[in-house]
Amino acid sequence: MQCSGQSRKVAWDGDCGGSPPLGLSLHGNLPRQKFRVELIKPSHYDADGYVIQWLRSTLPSNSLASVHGLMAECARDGALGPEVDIEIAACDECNTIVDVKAVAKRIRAAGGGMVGLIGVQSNQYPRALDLGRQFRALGLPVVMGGFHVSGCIAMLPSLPTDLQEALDLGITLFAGEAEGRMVEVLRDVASGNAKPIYNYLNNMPEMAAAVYPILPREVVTRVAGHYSSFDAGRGCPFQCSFCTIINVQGRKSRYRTPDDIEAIVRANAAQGITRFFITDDNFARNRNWEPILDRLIELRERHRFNIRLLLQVDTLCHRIPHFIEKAARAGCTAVFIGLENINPESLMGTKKRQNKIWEYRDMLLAWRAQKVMTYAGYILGFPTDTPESIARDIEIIKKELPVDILEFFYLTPLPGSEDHKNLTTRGVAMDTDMNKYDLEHACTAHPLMSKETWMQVYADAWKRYYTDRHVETIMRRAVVSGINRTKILDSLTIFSGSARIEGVHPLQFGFIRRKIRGQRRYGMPIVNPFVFYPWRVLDFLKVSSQWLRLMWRYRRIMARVVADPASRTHFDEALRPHTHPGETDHFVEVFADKIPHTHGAPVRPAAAATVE
Ligand code: B12
Ligand code: SF4
Repeated sequence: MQCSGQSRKVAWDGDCGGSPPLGLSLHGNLPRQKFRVELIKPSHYDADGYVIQWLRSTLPSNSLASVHGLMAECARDGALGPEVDIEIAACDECNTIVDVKAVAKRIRAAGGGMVGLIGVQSNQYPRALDLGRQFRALGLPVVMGGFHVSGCIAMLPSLPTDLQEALDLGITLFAGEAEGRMVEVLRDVASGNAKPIYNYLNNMPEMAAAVYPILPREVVTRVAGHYSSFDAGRGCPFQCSFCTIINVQGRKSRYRTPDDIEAIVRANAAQGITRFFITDDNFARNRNWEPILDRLIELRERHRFNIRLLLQVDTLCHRIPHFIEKAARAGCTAVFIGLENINPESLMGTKKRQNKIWEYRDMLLAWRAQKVMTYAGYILGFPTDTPESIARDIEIIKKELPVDILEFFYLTPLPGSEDHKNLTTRGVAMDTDMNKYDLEHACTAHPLMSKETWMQVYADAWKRYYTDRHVETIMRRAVVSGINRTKILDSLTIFSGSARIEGVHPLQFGFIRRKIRGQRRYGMPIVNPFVFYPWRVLDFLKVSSQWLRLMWRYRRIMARVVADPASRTHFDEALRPHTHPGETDHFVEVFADKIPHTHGAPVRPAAAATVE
């Protein structure tokens, strides 16, 4: 372990640097004591400064499951001594309202404890800091971990001011991965000797036999569809310059064993949970993917576990023999794919060399053949992008690529990425408000587009892809391919409406938005109740009516598609497989002069774009 800085006593009930929080003695025979750990995964703020939270969220937090699993191990093993019972509570602020005073009361009632701010991403950092500030004001020990802390410490030459602010508040920062390290942190906090920073970035734990992520049923069921999560591995071999993962979790594939995966599935199934988001950034590059999928297939086919999986993969996964077939047999019904762009120049510019645009269609058709729905991420704002080129590219995708759901992001210099490091070193201006680093805001200048134009391009992209006409085409493609109709209908509704109606990216979407008057961003005024509640009612009615109209419209389109016999034989350019070697899509010809001459790449002069 490396620790920067000196050991610091954690304040307790205003007693800075005094006796340990519990008066815990980790040695000796004492009466039974309790130590309460409150784990909170912070959300972030909307443009009005209200916390983005829902009655039910749509995606589970694996960071929360991981840290909960590690704390549960500490509790089982009596990490604070045989006389101390460790109580753990976990919540995801995306689906749960955090009552700071109630949390403090529970910790006090237990006789002591700590607050953990879990898996804090850059966009969640301001919210996490606000929560930390409130807990510290109440005298509670607070420890914060996640990608913002890890990414900044991994890549920047000195501690940024926002992390220093946390330290000044007395918040302990944790960088790196906590497997095998939680006992030390917990003991230090409980004895009042927490260090300002724990830095394990240079020492990544092995994943084989690592404690596995798990959450109690009551936390999982706050996610719509009752999805839980686990990471079957960490690390990715590629080098995309906008990515933070490789700089925090490394480029070497570290993976869990099939036995551990089975244990995770069984532990969840025992509480009635069999749907999982496998959060590996790129499951196709998990070197143990095959034994893991084989075990999941066995659990499904022989032991009748009703497993459903959501995976994240790269655009070359179809080249791995049997990967897609086995993923489908293991229960995969949907995949997230980092398509990112169709212009090879943009892909090369960010070192995303592994994306071969001439293989996109084959890859998407391979998933379609297994009835697996595809979600593709598409980044807007590469250096050569213009409003016209982006509009052209989206039309090309609609016509030529059989992807179901397309989701848009701003190219963002995320703290922890090479892009962020380079801009920082060169002194290029970047937005200082971390709340905006959610891939839904322009955080730095673009060489060809003004900020306003870029924002317009982002808003237009959703409208351009999710036209009723194209939504109908996607439904027809789904019907002819045998993809689950309810799933496609729900996904189309959410991805089409989330940014336009709720003003949030679909990855942050949930059902029934909550806005708590008193939970406003630090420094923003709390609105008078006579102004807030009428505004909120009108806001709620407006949003609900927009959703109802969209749902009604899409349901009618789906009913029409299903009733139409022509849907059973639907065929269009995107569904046409390549039949002879060297055959490429029209769009590949458009970008031919930009394709680097690597092995297997088509070599032709560029053709003119003829898409509408
Ligand atoms: C699953 C996932 C999601 C899920 C769930 C979120 C979650 N955190 O579980 C969903 C789909 C909701 C999501 C959404 C987004 N995500 Co996301 N997501 C991930 C992903 C792929 C895995 C997260 C994970 O489980 N990691 C494994 C855990 C174990 O690692 P960890 O979080 O770092 O936690 C460990 C340590 O940090 C430490 N630790 C963490 N907290 C604490 C607390 C204490 C007290 C202690 C002691 C230790 C500790 O211990 C943990 C165990 O080792 C990561 C990439 C990655 N490889 O991590 C991206 C990642 C975290 N997401 C990212 C982003 C940008 C987003 C989005 C903003 C946009 C997008 N395109 O994805 C949205 C918005 C989310 C929101 N609501 O605001 C970025 C964040 C980068 C940054 N600098 O902020 C990442 C790194 C990917 C990337 N593009 O670079 N995401
Ligand atoms: S493929 Fe994904 S996880 Fe791997 S380096 Fe690129 S963006 Fe990061």
